[in-house]
Amino acid sequence: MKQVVTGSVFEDQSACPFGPELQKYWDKRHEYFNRFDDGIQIDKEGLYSVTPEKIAQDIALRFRGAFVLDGFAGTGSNAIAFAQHAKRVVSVELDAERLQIAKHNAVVYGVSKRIDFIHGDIMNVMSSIDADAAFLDPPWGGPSYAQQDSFLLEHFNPHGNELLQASFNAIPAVALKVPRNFRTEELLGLDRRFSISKEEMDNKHVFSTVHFHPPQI
Ligand code: MGP
Repeated sequence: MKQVVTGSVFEDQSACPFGPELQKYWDKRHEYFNRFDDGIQIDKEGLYSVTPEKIAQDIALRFRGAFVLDGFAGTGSNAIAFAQHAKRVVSVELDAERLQIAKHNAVVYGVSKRIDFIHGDIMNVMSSIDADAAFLDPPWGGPSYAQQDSFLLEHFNPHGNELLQASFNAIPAVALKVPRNFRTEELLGLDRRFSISKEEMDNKHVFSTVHFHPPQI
């Protein structure tokens, strides 16, 4: 069983419940979820992987009115933002416990009826969803990602190449969340036009989103 923490305004929650090594992430919990103290649930991997709410909103605005497939629900931050701006959201999560967390957090934000959650592997689910766009936030292997000189497609789980090829075959527009040290040169061999959006908070580069554009017909 995962350790799951629930945000509360009634207790002193200043010390990171997942240990001091994750304190820097815990200190940003209200930037991750503005409504953290209204009962948001989070687990350890969710804490260091979550997309901060303001950035999730910026990303979601780019998909306004679209049918979005959220490939890695995590604790639900992106799905919640898509639910506020997209036409339809399907959000997929492999880990059953984390899927429950995402569903719970969507209830806290009052958007649970606007998200179809699926327990499954995006690699299998993708081809059966007729979405306009996919947002992919696969695991990077945790906070140690930053110690590598450059982060490569092979460091994502699943392998970034396989994930992208499967997505390109199924969904017109694909967005991939990548770390600051991601080696973008690798993308030049993929035969897809793309643009890169540097996602910032308080003028600090947090991560980037690579937007692969639909193929030109
Ligand atoms: P960070 O670079 O690990 O830390 O995470 P931060 O807060 O920038 O601290 P600093 O000391 O480097 O300044 C930045 C953001 O990247 C997080 O808020 C997450 O959105 C994302 N992120 C970080 N990690 C470790 C992961 C990961 O393992 N998987 C995924 N999918 N996203 C991650």
